[in-house]
Amino acid sequence: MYPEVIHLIVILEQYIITLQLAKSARNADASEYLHRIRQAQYMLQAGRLKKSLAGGQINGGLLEIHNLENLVIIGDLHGDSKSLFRILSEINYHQFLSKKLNKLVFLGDYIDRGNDSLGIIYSLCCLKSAYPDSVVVMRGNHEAPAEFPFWPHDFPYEIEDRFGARWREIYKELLAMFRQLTLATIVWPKLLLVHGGLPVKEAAAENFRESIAFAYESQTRTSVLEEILWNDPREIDENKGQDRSGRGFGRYFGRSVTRTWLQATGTKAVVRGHEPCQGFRLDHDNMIMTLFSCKDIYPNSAAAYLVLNAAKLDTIEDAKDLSFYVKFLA
Ligand SMILES: [Mn+2]
Repeated sequence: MYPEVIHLIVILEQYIITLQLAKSARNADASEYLHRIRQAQYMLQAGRLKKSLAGGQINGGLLEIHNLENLVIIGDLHGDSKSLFRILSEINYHQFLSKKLNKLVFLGDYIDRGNDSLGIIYSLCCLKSAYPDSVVVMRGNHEAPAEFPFWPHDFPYEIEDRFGARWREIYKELLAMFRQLTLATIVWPKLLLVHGGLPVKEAAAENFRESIAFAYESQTRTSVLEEILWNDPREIDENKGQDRSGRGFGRYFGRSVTRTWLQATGTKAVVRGHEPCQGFRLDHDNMIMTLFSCKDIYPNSAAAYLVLNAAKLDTIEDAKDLSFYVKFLA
């Protein structure tokens, strides 16, 4: 057969596999949905107990990846399942995730705002259960509504609309699952990944392993948990270093904080989500990249995700170098 034909068949096959996932997400009843959540909880728990996944170590909320072949990073999705399914199809997700040293990292904020948060959560649960070594699901501030209540949080209404009286049961299981999600991922020796931003206290950076693991274990409103989920990078006077956030939770952090974290963790660039932008944005002298992956609900934003392999990762010296590997959604 001609190579072009084979290539077309692979694309078609991938498209069909993704369509099937989208269809199961749409058709799941309450029992099926709960089953998927519990499966994902089990896998997250298993990883935590084993303290590892292929090529990496898990310590509470911190995942450290030492060995990797290919890396895809997806930013905020906010209920835009169309963008998620498009990305999954583009990366040939079934093939991609079948290799344990390939990593697909989600930066958090799966729910609220868009109209299919349930479809995204269902798909993430399926992916984490089927490919526990290659899927990394991080926690966003929208996945911590009990710890840090915010508005608008329309996800419970979406669950009630679809599942009626069983919404409470499902929401409760999801809140439990959200508490098991990763808070920070280090891709040695280059990238530091969080949802929102970097905690401003120097001690938190210097003892980053303990501070992130503790933030995960305590499950209370520790400043480290709040700041990882809610902080934003801003241009702030070097002497001041940080400022009050307009969000009500978290802080604004300046470039000195970013520099401290990169030095403490021995990495070159921070990748985070949390703010709409034109697919990506660079801050703090190219030390930080913000990545945004949803399209539907922010008509003025572009959506993008990151794709790179180990050889390309080797060449990364700052977040600007990463911008060559940003893929925009058409
Ligand atoms: Mn966010």
